[in-house]
Amino acid sequence: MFWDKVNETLAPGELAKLQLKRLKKTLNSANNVEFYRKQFSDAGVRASDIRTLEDIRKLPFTKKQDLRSGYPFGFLAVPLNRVVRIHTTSGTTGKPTVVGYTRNDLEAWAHLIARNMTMVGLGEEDVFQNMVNYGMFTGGLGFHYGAEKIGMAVIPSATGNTTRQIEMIQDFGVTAIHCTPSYAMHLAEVAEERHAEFPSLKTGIFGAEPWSESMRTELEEKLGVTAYDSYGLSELFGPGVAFECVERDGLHIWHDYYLVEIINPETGEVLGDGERGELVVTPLLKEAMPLIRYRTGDVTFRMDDGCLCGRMQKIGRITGRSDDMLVIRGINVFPSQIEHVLLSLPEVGNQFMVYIDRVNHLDEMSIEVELNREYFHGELQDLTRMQAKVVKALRDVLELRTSVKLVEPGSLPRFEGKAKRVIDRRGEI
Ligand code: DLL
Repeated sequence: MFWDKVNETLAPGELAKLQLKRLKKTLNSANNVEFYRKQFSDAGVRASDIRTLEDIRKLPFTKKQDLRSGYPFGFLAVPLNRVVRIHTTSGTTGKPTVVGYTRNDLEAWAHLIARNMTMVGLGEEDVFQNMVNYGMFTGGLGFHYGAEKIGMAVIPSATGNTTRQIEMIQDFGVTAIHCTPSYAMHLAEVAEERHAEFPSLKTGIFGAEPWSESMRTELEEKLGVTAYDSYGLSELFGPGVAFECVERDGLHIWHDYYLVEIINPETGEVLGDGERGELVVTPLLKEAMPLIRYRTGDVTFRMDDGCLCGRMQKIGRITGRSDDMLVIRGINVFPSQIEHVLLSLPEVGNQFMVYIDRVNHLDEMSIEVELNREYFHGELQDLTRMQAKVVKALRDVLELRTSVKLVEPGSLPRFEGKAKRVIDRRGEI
């Protein structure tokens, strides 16, 4: 089943022509952004020097830190009065990365989601429960409008209250769900405890964080769904960038929307099909916020074999990050954000450790931080109050619940070389 068969199955020659046309337009609009004007001139390249798709390699990469330096609207290529939506995603310090959308951007994004959902056999007969955050996170509204576009009955249930989520799936005869794979595991477990069954469910769309084949098998068994991997990031609209088809062997990335490169993250060298490296994307249809050679930080490879479904070239499942970003329950966290928060609190010192575990299939982050000597007098009420203060400060910035343990000054490990403050104990995911 296709939503947009012509474009989803473009022949390589036609696709390259379309990509080049869109790339030139994107470069022109990037010229409206001071950061890019400077980058192009530093690189000694004018937009008119880009005559082939490979010429893009003459231009430098854009990094997440660059977007941060433009906070809040430095990367907009259109006046604010053409922006109709703003989302944000976690940055590397307290400030998030801001993403703006024009009306056409929202339309283009919904179109991509519609392609993906149609690709896995969903349509107007389906009842869709969208169990992700509907706020600044792009997963909620992103899927919502795409699903409405293809005429599904959408239940914007958002997150939380697992009992109610289970009831709705049963009472409304939900056929398709969307959430993070870790929440899906939690849902499955709660359902199992209550002997709840989901006879109407057939499709599970899971993404926003890495997950594995073994988790797929478990989710399919427990929820009675066929599970599909969905990949995206806010800077490239949000979800919908790449998605599995019914073959479930790699994710189709939409090359008419995104010019894809895989690079060696150390050297920046462009790698060939089958070689694993960092995904770099130049979106070809973004109006409000064009990006040139955006380093996603996500590690994957281009698959060189075609797909039985006839759609365009796939990438492999995302297997990790080339930077230190952590994905906790679908929320992006940089260790530097944690440090930033802790340093802003006089009660605690600058020595901390972060532990990430998977408890009942949900990611849990716990932080041990040393108290400052002058606050260390062992009064239980004081400790509890300070602990609550640290938890709140972390929650305000990370938008994530953490557990915090205040420890004696001097008790945490000191590092001689690179500090290893994050211990990820989630193991095989
Ligand atoms: O997570 C968008 C999204 C929403 C994707 C719902 C899929 C479903 P951000 O919050 O900006 O956007 O986080 C993007 O999450 O760079 C990856 O590191 C990670 N990520 C997203 N999808 C996957 C996936 C949304 N399927 C960051 N597998 C990305 C592995 C994923 N990692």
